[in-house]
Amino acid sequence: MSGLKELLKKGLGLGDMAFNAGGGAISWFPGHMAAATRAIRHRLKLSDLVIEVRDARIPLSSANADLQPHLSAKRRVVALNKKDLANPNIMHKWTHYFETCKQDCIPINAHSKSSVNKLLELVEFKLKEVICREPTLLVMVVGVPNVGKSALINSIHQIAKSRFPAQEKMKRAAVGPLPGVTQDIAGFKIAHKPSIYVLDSPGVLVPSISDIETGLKLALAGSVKDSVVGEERIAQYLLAVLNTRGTPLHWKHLNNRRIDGIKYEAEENHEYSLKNLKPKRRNPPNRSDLVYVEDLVMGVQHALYSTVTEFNGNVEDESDLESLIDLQFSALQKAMKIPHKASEARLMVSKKLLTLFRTGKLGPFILDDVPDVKPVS
Ligand SMILES: Nc1nc2c(ncn2[C@@H]2O[C@H](COP(=O)(O)OP(=O)(O)O)[C@@H](O)[C@H]2O)c(=O)[nH]1
Ligand SMILES: [Mg+2]
Repeated sequence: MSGLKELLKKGLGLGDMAFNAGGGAISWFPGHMAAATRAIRHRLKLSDLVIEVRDARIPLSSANADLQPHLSAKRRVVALNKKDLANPNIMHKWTHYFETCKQDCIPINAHSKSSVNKLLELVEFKLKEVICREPTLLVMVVGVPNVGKSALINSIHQIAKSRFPAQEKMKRAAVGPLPGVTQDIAGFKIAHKPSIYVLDSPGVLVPSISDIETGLKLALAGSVKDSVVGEERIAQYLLAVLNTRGTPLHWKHLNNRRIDGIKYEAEENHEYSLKNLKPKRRNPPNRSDLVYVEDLVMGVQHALYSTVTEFNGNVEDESDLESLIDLQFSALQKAMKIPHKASEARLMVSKKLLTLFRTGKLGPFILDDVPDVKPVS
């Protein structure tokens, strides 16, 4: 990956990107997030267990470093969310890694009730050791932006409603007042005797950006706004990752995939909705939209496959990698049928490519590397 590393140093990381790799003041996150961090510390003290939601595609990069000492001192379950977008062949290495660190961890899909039920089972199991002592137990959910905290809370709400239907009328169950707590805390009751409540407003952690690549991974996963880093730079990073991993070479056989096999996904609750790929319109995607997207995916995969196979350079070499990426931008522009003259062509290519990646259309990925040494957290 040295070509990638060099490229990161040279082109991708410089310019106006406001990440401070050296650890100084981070100037890109909004002030309310810093205030939230203080509120989280307060709430953590009240909670009996914390569910730390991370993005399964970046199990380490989506953690907040400052809060790790506080979190690991707590009874904690790490939920690696969006497992549907993460490579299952690598996922088990990560669960093994967390096991080695003696950290409970479970890959989940926040949109799937059965998956969230498994998480709640683990939470209840973890709480059993204190259960005989306390009548009321609190669970809090934390995580950096966009890891799926709201989606998870929403699924927990649905499950709580089916377990204790009375909650539905009250909208949410009032937990408090608790000893030493003045304000009432609202949460969803998931168990009785003892009562277990999941607090309803998740805590938003500030992403920790220790280096440029972590910042780019967070941006690619959507935890840092695109406007902070710029879509072109994120797309360039994505292409660098794909090329150095040789991913496009696996796309040769995919090009004769048949349209009949397309599964119609009626539920369109992704932020990076496939609708973004087509000009704006109100209706949900229909079959012709799906054909359009499937064609687009094939075109993109073909463009990347052929540019990589026709390329005589070395992807380990920074300037070779850079010129390959430039070739790919042109090839993608053609594949995406973006008019040659479009002055914003590179930006349009980047946006479409990012949407395809984020909706899983380019396949499942895990961007972080499993550490081989045993870390502290
Ligand atoms: N594919 C997939 N998308 C998810 C999952 N969980 C959440 N999302 C999507 O990720 C985006 C951010 O989710 P949200 O709950 O708002 O994240 P929050 O910022 O942590 O509250 C939304 O578009 C969700 O639909 C998941 O398990 N799989
Ligand atoms: Mg949210």
